[in-house]
Amino acid sequence: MSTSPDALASLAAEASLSRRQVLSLLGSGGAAAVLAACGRAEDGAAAAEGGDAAAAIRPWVKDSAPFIQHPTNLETRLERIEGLLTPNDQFFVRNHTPTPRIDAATYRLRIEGDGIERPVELAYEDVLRLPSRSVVAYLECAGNWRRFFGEVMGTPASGSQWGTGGVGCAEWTGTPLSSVLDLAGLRRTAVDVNLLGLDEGEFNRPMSVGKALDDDTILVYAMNGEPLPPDHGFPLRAVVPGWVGSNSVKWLGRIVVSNEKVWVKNNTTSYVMMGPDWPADRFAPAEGGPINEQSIKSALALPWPARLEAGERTVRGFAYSPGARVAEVEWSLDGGGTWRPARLADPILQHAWARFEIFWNAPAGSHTVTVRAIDELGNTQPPNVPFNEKGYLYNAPLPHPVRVG
Ligand SMILES: Nc1nc2c(c(=O)[nH]1)N[C@H]1C(S)=C(S)[C@@H](COP(=O)(O)O)O[C@H]1N2
Ligand SMILES: [Mo]
Repeated sequence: MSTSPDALASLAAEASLSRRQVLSLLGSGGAAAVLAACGRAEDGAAAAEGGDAAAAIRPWVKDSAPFIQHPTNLETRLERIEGLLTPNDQFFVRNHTPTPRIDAATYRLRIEGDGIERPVELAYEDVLRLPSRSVVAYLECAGNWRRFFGEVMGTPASGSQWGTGGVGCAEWTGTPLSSVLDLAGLRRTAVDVNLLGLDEGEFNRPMSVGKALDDDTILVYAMNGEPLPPDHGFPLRAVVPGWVGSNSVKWLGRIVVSNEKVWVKNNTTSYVMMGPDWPADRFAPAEGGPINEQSIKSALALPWPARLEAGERTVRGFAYSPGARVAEVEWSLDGGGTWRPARLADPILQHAWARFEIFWNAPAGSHTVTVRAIDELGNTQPPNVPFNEKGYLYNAPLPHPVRVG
């Protein structure tokens, strides 16, 4: 196969391959491997077929067998998750670039910027000695459910075509972000706190000082009682309960506190709502409406589409809301004409997802099972979600196709 270096480079860019990925592919299989990876990167289904080139661009470290594979992400199969806590080896991975391997012995966390009294540098051991706090919280990608913009509404949105598995729930242990800000002496004038990763391109996203000071906004070194795995941000990551996953910066290397609002890629062109309902000039310098909180959702723990045997079935699922505990889950067999209650399982915690079960005497045939969640503040899933170009925050109740018999 003969392809000029320039043509190869532009193909790779289109397919969102990083320079490092391209170099590693060239080393392992020459131009043919890069071309193969470009094809795969465009099509998640093809990437799932594996093969040497797919292995070479693999941006994660963990075994991807239990997952639905996307070019740079791993989606959890919810049907395999039974407990309140998603096991670490089944927790979804959302990486913009490959997982970096960081040595805890030389690792440093730096706190800087004009919003603090004095810059601080902490070693891993220093962070472990700070006041510790554990929070059980779900973490969800803003693009979770993106495929349903196309599949349900008929207008596909660009980006990883997540089904329902870009979400998980874990017990996160670390120290409140506020304890680190205290060490640096937060100024009263501080406005924004930007968190920067140690991955290629320093993935980063700012949050307000108010959210940064929330007791449950934590810098995490343990996940479900184990040291944070490399793919989930070892040695240290943020977890910002209720807010879109991109705020929960992994491989955290720097915290920059600023006396002014901070504008970066991830709050101007990415992780903003763009489309007819969000006139860009209203949000300048951002190109769309801001996103902070996730949206209330519920999903069946079944493949999409699903198959069940006829008869008495118990179907499980997960429901979650960013702002309050889940109060009720309802299900419908007639597209939302009539609803009946699902059973909620204990415990129901503020930041965690809630597990539910529906009991269904399923007759043979093709069915659509729809579920919806209601939280303690009365929030529920809307019947329609306005289209946005990057496909964030889809949360209309899903018409889950289920073939029985
Ligand atoms: N440094 C860094 N942090 C990151 C990302 C990243 O690519 N780099 N991805 C973000 C996004 S978009 C999400 S949804 C979550 C996913 O966390 P997980 O991979 O542990 O599930 O991490 C966030 N933190
Ligand atoms: Mo995300």
